[in-house]
Amino acid sequence: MRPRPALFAVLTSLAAAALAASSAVAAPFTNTDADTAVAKRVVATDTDGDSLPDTWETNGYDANGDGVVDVDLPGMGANPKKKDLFVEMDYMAGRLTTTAALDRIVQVFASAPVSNPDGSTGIKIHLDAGSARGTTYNLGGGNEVAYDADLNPSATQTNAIKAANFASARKAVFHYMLWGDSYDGGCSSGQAFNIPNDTFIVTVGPKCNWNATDDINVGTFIHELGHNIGLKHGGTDNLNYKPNYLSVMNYSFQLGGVLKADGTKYWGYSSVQPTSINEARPDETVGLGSLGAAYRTSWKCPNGSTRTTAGAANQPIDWNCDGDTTDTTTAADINGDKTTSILIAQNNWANIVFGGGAVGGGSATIAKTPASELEELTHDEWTEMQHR
Ligand SMILES: [Ca+2]
Ligand SMILES: [Ca+2]
Ligand SMILES: [Ca+2]
Ligand SMILES: [Ca+2]
Ligand SMILES: [Zn+2]
Repeated sequence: MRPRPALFAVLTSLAAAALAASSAVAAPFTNTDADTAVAKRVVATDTDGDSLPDTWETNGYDANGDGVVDVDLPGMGANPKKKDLFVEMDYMAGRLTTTAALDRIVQVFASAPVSNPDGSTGIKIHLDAGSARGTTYNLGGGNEVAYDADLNPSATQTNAIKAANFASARKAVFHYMLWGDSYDGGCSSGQAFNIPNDTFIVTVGPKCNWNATDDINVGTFIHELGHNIGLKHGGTDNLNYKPNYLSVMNYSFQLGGVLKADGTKYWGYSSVQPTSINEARPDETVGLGSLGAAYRTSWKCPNGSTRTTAGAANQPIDWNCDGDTTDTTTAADINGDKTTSILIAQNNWANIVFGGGAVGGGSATIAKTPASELEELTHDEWTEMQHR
């Protein structure tokens, strides 16, 4: 069928969405103009794998097919041979983080161990705060929104704010996020609604007395964006507090940073996958193994307290907190979830998923983890972690 012109944009968009949901391969199209346009879009070349087709990154994105570019990706610095990630940031009064914190977020992605077709490494993240944080962070989209101390219900109210403050033409290019206060009557630090996704909120505001520092804002922003790009609290699964999962996606490190052996802290995703730990018989003598050499780590004792290694995590670790580091056959609940599991780590950077939600050219089928898996770190838990 050849769609009428008035319906063309809608049908093109629906067809592309349907294809994205059903197949990674172009369907056999008949030869009408409309179908050809859809086919081109679905199989569009994406040299750098960031889900933004080369043609968008080179010529700009024409969302409604009227021949006029709606999102000027090259003008915003996109490169078809380097991975780009766009995030529009709206904010309630007093909640937008500092320029220094935004610089840190950019740096975490820029230094990612991810290779690009142009020979560089890293991901270029484009943060749009509108005019609030200078020209570096102004892509013309971010703005202040009405203050609401409790987004409740969070998904509905976030979507309403997004609908009123985010250009629909940007949906295929930008992730949308909101610097808010709190949500759903609780004190959770943020929410990404789905894994992966195109929308998230950071809610470390005054209602729950977060007194958010740059560290807390950076850690939570990168954590929630991590869900948008496919990352989970346990890496391969949703088990939290794994000592071998050296990522801000792990609650042990979201707000305080991943601990490095040299005394510095790292506010990004994991770049190593240390050996798995079998809680039925964890080997204290090897610690996290050789891949833990550059890190320190934290784990849970049987009494519920948290311990942190004094030095490098490739040294022996007293997993069961009995005073020695020689046990090899004694069960220990190292991540404090009251079950005995095999704790599997993940190299996050090697498992990033571009194109969550509406973002991207629609050529990949991406399975989602529902919001029910996303119980986020609360202010009470953070306070408790700091005092143990
Ligand atoms: Ca691309
Ligand atoms: Ca790119
Ligand atoms: Ca021991
Ligand atoms: Ca456990
Ligand atoms: Zn989370």
